[in-house]
Amino acid sequence: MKEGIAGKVIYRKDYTAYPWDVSHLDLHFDIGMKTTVVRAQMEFQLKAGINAPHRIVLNGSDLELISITLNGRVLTHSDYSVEGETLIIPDAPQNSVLKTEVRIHPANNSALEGLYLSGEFLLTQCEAQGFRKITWFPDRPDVMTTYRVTLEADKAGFPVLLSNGNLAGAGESPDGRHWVRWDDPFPKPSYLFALVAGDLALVEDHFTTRSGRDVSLRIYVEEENLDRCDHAMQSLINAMRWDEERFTLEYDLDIYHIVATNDFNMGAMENKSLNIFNSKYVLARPDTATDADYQGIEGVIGHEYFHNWTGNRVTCQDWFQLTLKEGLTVFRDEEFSADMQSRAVKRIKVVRDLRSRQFPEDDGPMSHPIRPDQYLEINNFYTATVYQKGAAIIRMYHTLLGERGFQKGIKLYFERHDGEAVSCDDFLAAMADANGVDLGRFGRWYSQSGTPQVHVTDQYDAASQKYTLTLKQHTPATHEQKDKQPLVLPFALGLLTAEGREIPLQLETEAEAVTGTRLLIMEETQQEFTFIDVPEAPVPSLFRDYSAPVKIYFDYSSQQLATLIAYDSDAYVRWDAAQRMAENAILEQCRQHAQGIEMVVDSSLVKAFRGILSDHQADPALLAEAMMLPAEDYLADQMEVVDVDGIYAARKFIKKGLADELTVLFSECYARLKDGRPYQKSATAMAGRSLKNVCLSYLLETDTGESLAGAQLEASDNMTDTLAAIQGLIMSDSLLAETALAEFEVKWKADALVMDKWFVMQAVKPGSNTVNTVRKLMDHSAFSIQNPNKVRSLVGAFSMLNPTGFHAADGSGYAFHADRVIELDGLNPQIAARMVAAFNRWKRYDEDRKVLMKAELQRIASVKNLSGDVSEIVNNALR
Ligand code: 0A1
Ligand code: ZN
Repeated sequence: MKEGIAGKVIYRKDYTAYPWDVSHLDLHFDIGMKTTVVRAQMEFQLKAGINAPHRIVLNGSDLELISITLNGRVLTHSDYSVEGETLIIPDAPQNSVLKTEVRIHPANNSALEGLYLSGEFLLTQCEAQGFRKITWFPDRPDVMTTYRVTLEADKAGFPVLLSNGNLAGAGESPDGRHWVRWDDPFPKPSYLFALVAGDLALVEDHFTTRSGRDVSLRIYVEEENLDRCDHAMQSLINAMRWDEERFTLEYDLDIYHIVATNDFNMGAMENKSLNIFNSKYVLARPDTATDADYQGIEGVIGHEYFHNWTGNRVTCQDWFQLTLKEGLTVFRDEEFSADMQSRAVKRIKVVRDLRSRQFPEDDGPMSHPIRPDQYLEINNFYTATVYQKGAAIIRMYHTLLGERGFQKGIKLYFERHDGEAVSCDDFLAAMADANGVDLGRFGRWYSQSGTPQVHVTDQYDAASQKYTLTLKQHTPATHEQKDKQPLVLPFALGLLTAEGREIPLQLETEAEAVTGTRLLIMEETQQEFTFIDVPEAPVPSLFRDYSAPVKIYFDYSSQQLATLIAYDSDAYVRWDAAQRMAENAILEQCRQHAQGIEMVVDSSLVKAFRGILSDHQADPALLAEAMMLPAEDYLADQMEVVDVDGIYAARKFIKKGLADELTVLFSECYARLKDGRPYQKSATAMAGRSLKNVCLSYLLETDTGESLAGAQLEASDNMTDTLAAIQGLIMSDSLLAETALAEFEVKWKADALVMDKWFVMQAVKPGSNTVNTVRKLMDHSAFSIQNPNKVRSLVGAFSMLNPTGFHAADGSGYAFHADRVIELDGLNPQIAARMVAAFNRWKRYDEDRKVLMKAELQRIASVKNLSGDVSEIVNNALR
């Protein structure tokens, strides 16, 4: 039976504790690709206050049961019952030792959950509920136990046998078989179990923790990738040191293993001492990986490492609490990246990501609070809301309590809960108690979905020199939750003079003025803040550092935005002001375009960009961020009814207009940054490449760009410059694009990760023709519908990053995409569900497109045996 078919809705309010303690689990694997036999022995003790005998409930899926015994007695069919994914033994004694033996078939497992095959080796993925595909067990995160794992296999085929914890023994027999035993002393939930078996090469290093523990760090990869592990290893060492310095958290075992696979549904997985990674987040060499890839690796390596405390040592009581570990761990990885790279640029990237991925989720058919109240398929709730909005909410604790207060809260959280499975309420209580504050109202952020809108108005009275800001907050109803309450919003602000000087801030009720950013708290539906001794009508710099995850509305004049762009001390506000100005200009031209009026480029935008290009003080990476125009999808979100072609045309027009007006400055900046020096990995070098390549993308809108891109491609010694050049040539319809793509293909055809980039570049080419290219590329030998990275690179990139292709007026993009979803559903429901979400915003388009998308959704919904994963998304979208 396929995943989730018999699924029913699970409610948070129905949580009940598991009645048994499981004190130990002993697992034995007889490893084979086609068939693996798993023997399990688990020790159950009834919890205090519960009367024996009592029933034992276990979870299992797709398991061939060979035998089952209870306290040494073989159980027959009349001793237990199996229904769907549960096995129930009705009357088990107080102390019960259960032994099972099952057969599973890893090579047939295309869902990549449980034990499966990747290339030539076997590995597991158990979060959220994959362990039940390996053996019968209470597969829920609040059942924590110690594991002893023995892996037995043919030595030639599976020389490396890994599981969690410390090495506890190994041996071999004359018939070519060998075994390895692993003991994990830390009780853990089943979702953190992992094993890896196969022929893998390794890179090794060491880290000495601050209490003197020597930890062996090993990264396992396929032999040919040994020269691409340096950056991941360095990132791991940096993460270990950072967590000691910033959070006083130290690693707790003698071994830390990372295994890279090309076949993975997500980014990576934090299994105790045996992280498994999508190879995309491990492997990098300057000629194969972009600067963004390097940053991604640092972030994900950090993320999985940080889970060792926030997730593994203290885990989730149930899956509704997922943000407990994910929001907190994302916050930690964001801070790690900010400390390693440029804090300001990292913050901007985080905000951009939240707005482009999470806001639409909050505004669509799958909206949910960061702690959802119900789900059908938990895998559908590994969302931008749980992760990124969850991190934004952790960041607000940090803003409200300060670094010291936050760390006090973290310390108490671990003192209280180390080794436990807990809830978001426990985290909030630790933060509140450690700081002696009441966070009751703040807790609403956990239960309320939707993005709050904050409308800000101001009033300046020259006579009294008083300035009043009025803030009104309102969260629009979401599909699953109509009534909304006011939330606690940390509101960081500054006021500038027209010349950009910071005005000292003094509220009416205060005795003294403070210069610089002020933190105020908004918690009512409407609040006023009046400042005194304000010498002139100021330019408000609102929600500095993006102090709350809200949509901010203020009617800025172009002049005010220009002041913020040129002078504000806060990088986020500078960037946001530039984005607003560009957004206003593009949406204005989009309206003109719709009425058949000739488009023009706003002169204040040109002036602002001239200022940005002339700024030789600021971090080049920041300037690059400021000049990247808002994405088409983000612009679409700002319209009542999305005008797909209008947005494309207006955005392109503005880009070309800016390029034409500022060709000289873009050229100078490009020339200055194209220094001809060999590749360097430093943050400074990355920042330079980022600005240089933004300049190139503008210059490609003019006559000068093509030859620059050609020359850059020719001279490039790194993937960042190579991709920027080729992507630029494709986007500007250059005749050189085809040759560049062909040469790239010849050079990299055997390299899975690099070929992913080759697919993406072609899938995102604007226009209704691209669907045909994508269709053809599906037959390319480097493509496989079974491989999630390939699906994301071709099918995902087309449907989510190519609005004019996916939304082609004839519906060809929709039909292609729906076919892929249906095809994928039979293979890998998790990935199919990710893909089908491209249709989620169908109601926001024009009538013709709505009809077409709805029909495709209905076609998918009518597929026989559709997985629970896909049907949950589709049914919500259609409702
Ligand atoms: N916990 C991992 C993410 C993850 C979740 C589910 C997976 O398979 C269904 C795999 C990985 C993280 O946050 O990195
Ligand atoms: Zn995580």
